[in-house]
Amino acid sequence: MFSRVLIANRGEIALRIIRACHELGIEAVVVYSQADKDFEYVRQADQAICIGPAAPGESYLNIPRIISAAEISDSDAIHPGYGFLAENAHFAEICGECGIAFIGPSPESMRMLGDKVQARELAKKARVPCVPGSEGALGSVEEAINLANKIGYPIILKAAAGGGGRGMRVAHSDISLKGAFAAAQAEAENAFKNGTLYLEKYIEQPRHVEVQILADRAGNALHFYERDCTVQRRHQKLIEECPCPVLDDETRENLCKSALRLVQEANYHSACTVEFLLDRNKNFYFIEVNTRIQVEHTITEMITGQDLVKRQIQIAAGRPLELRQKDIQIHGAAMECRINAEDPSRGFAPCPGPIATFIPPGGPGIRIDTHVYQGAKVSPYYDSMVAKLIVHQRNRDEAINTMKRALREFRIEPILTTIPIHLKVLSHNLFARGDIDTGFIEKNLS
Ligand code: MV4
Repeated sequence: MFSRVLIANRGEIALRIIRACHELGIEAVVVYSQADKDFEYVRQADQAICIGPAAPGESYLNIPRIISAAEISDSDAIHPGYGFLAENAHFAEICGECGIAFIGPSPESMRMLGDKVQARELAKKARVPCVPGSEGALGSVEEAINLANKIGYPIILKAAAGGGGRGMRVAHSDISLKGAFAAAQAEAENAFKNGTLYLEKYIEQPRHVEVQILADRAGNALHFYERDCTVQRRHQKLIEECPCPVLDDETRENLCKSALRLVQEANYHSACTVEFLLDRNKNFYFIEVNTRIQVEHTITEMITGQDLVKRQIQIAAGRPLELRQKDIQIHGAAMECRINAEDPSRGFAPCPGPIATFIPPGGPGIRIDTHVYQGAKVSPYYDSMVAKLIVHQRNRDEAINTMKRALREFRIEPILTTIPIHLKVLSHNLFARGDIDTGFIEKNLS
């Protein structure tokens, strides 16, 4: 096992990883930017190294500074958290070359799965249902038009290097496809330095469902069931829940086994999430793999009783998973609300500033993962998430009730947060009935 792990991240996930390290008897080293020097978790770490100013390029995204900090502190491993360098294969490679374990997959698997065209090919090879679409990358706009006419409109163009909705365009006709192709290509070239596109049939009104996986270096892969992340706004998840309220046991089994086949085909190790779209007829289609621990891993921890971050660290240290699939069972229902510092009256623009009052809810069924506290300052340089409010209850209705109660209890002042919008979603009939798709917020709460 490692004796010292460096955490190349900030905020709640840095604290989450410190906690996992301490429970495993591992020392935690954090790197931090000048903007983060006063956070409590910097003190919770066994060692903290300031690596630069607030701008991510000069701190949390700066590979030489992070590697130097790992060497100075004599860390055995680096945990990248989520965001920042978590899915940067080049960074994982450099860690390896410096003799530092990267707590994540191999650079090769990360590269392969990070390329959505390759991931799609792999999924097909593993007999995982994919959306009808192109074989590999599109060579030209003419090829796209031909294919679109074969599949039928609407179609969606996606960037091979994409993710989070960038470089994506929907087209309903040959004419709109021409314009969409040029726009998507330019956006992808600009954002990812890779204009490669592929095409899929556009699935209308889908739900977003994802399967949590852990796989060790000995080839054991386990699924931890699914999460439903349908409640999103502009590709930012707002509420996640598990289990998915509309899946029957048979579909759930097929979905989870499909995700397992994919990671086994990829020879993957570490934690990952396999994302699917679920249509109105309960057909599911693979869309992409996230090769990191995600923000919403917490709800899976609640319903399975498993500590995913601890297991991820153990896997990186070469320890085999001692669990069997039958040991992973769903207990009740869990839900997470992302509390972001945002101003709804200004199009949900980030709303940074000092927090004068911070009084989190408590009581049965509540978990709060946060790095903030009364007197802390929300920095304009980083993601606006200030807390994850997680509830675990016997069933979905009780989870919704507990969540509403907790949201009303939560006092964060004077900054504006997403608490009011969460209350609106949770009080909506369609949400209560589980009758929603990824357009729910835009259609019902704008
Ligand atoms: C799609 C789709 C419909 N059909 N693919 C958006 C981000 C990226 N991860 C995949 N995305 C989508 N892919 C096909 N073939 C609709 C979306 C999509 C979406 C997916 C999940 C959650 C929210 C979404 C919001 C808009 C579009």
